[in-house]
Amino acid sequence: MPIARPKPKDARVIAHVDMDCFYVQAEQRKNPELRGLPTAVVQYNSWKGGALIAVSYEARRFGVKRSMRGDEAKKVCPNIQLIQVPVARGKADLNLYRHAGFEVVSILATKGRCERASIDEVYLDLTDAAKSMLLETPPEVLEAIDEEALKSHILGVTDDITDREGNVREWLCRSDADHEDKLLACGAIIIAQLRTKVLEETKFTCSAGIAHNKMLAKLASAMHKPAQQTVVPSSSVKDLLASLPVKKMKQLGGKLGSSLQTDLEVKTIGDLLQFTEEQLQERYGINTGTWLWNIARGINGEEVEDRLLPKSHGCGKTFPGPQALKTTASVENWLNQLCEELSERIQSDLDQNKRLAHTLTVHAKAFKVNDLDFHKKFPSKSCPLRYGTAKIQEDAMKLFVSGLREFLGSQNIGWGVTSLSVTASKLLDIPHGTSIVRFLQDKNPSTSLACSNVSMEEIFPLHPADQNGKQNEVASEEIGDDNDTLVRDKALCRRGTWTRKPKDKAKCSILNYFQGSNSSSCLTKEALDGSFQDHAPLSSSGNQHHSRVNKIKQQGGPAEANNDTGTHPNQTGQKIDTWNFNIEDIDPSMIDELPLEIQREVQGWLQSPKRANTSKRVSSIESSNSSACMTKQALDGFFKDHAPLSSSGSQNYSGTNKIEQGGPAKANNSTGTHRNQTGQKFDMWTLNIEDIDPSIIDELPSEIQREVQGWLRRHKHANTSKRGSSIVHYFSSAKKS
Ligand code: TTP
Repeated sequence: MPIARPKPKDARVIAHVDMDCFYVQAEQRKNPELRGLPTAVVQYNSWKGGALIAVSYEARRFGVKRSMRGDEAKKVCPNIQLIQVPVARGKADLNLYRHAGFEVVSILATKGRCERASIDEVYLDLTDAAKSMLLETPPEVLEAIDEEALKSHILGVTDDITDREGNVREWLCRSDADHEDKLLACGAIIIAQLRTKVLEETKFTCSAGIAHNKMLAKLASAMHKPAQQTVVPSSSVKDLLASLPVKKMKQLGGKLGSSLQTDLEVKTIGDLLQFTEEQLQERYGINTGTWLWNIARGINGEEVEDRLLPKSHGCGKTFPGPQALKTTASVENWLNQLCEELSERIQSDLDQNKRLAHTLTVHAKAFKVNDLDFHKKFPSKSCPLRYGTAKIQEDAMKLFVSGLREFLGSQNIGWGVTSLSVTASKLLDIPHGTSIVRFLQDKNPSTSLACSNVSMEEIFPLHPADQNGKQNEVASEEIGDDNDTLVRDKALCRRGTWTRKPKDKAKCSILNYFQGSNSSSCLTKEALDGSFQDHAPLSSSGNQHHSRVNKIKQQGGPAEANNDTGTHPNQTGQKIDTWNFNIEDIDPSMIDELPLEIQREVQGWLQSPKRANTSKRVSSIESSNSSACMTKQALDGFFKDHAPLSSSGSQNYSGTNKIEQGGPAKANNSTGTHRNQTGQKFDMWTLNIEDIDPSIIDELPSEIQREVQGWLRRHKHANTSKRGSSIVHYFSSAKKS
């Protein structure tokens, strides 16, 4: 869903840089003999010579197109060099291209805020650089203008090709130009210099669009390729959009674009000018209506995000036609391989960028044998991500099985999977100094799998290539823009939006009850989602069933879709959301799966003869809603399987060997309330180092491993020195005597 953002007050200078036939260039750099030859990179799938995924400009001159397969390309261009994409684990390995893309990004990022939009595309906000240039060395005072800048295409100016360079020079150096055009001129010069630098340092050519916003810059970068740049002065926007076919605009390639064409008979973006904002809003809603009204006028307030790293990692594979996977064993085999790659990538992200992935999602496309209901989609499933290849593999398989169960419903029929992918998302920086805490909090292995019910189409709407049956192996980086768009790695070439359906929110509200008002609270929504989804069925409407008598009221919890919610001021006057759920919805058989702390709480409710008396329950749960990073439950869960607790079943906390962190553990003897430097109250919990089973350390991300090993070393050292110290001798000999 496009988001309408107002036009910024001050003029901005935005560039969109797009590499030319990128995979081909990367292969040509690896093998310089290919330079200048008609070349194409083909998929790892030799059927009919493999699908072409990148075509050099030399080959394009012969009529070779990306929609062709190798055999077909050879017919139109017999000398074409077909290079197969690198392969690892039986599928495309895009690391070569990924790293090449990063080389380019690091050069571009030296001049302004830089957003990596896909494996070979970057947005740059050059406003500050252009303003400085205009102040210090405006183009009109420059003795010589960069040659590359003089080759620019300036829409509305360089249409006269007799003296293009002269026209460009004049436009770039006009002293009577308005401020906006002057800034664009500076932007064009800066981008020309950057493109030259990219070529010198990486041997790659790229093309660019320079405009006042992202939308126009993106349109412009594709207008003149390869190795050229196009500038869009404000005065040319109207003409540009007047002839721009609706479907060429980002976000209008799908249903919305089709509706504009068929329902409003709009063919070009300029045709939208005939509608008022209200008319468009009436038809498409407030936000989309305003967005359409804006784009008709070339208005786009989207910011360039400061982001050089991908928003997620994904790997997948398609199994077309007879290759469809028809048994859980074959799915497991492939999932294991995909997860192995995913695990390596998130591990290296952690090592290099200090980021942890928090969500694992499995997507699949499937069909049912002899079933007419072929519209039913295989549901995507997510759960909190646990580090370690084996854990990811185990969880991914569980997610798949849960998706398959839902996909098949009560039908006991054959099925086939035609595409499978795993994604690690919600990549967040490790907060300094709390890495183990944060890691464990979200990696609690006691949490069951959750279903986010994000549908395949919401995540990866079909790309025309897929609709044409083009097979793509997926190795993606979600690099999305600020409306959370999933920008494909080009091999994936699909876009989508992460949105939750209202029904999911309703489904999740019981979880939010536990989650409380804090997003980093004890139990994640996903964790509880997982715990409850199979056990505490929702009412038949799919919403929580609320009873006035047996409901428990709880603060916080984003349950917007829940009827039974409301916003109330708390004691300090802040607004808080309250919502309720029915105790009867809790299936006692699932209580064992909850963390101990919560189990006790829930059992207390169920045993209570006076359920209507909820005030006490409210207070105790409220007390566990602290903003702590780490919870006792998380640790219980994490160490439970590996480091058995003391025989009493409670934590064995020792005064000397403890690790202290902020976190709520009201039920814990060894906790206390402390004040931090800013005077805020926070809870302390302690963990016995002895409870850490060294055998599990290998399963932690290396960052965390180092931290834990550090504790263990210090602990060992401390014990050793204690043993050797005189005071120890004194007491031990005193004891002996
Ligand atoms: P694009 O930028 O779409 O195309 P390109 O760089 O090959 O060529 P152009 O000069 O026209 O921009 O894609 C970037 C890379 O992504 C491309 O080199 C190969 C890969 N890719 C796929 O693997 N599958 C696809 O379906 C598409 C479109 C791209």
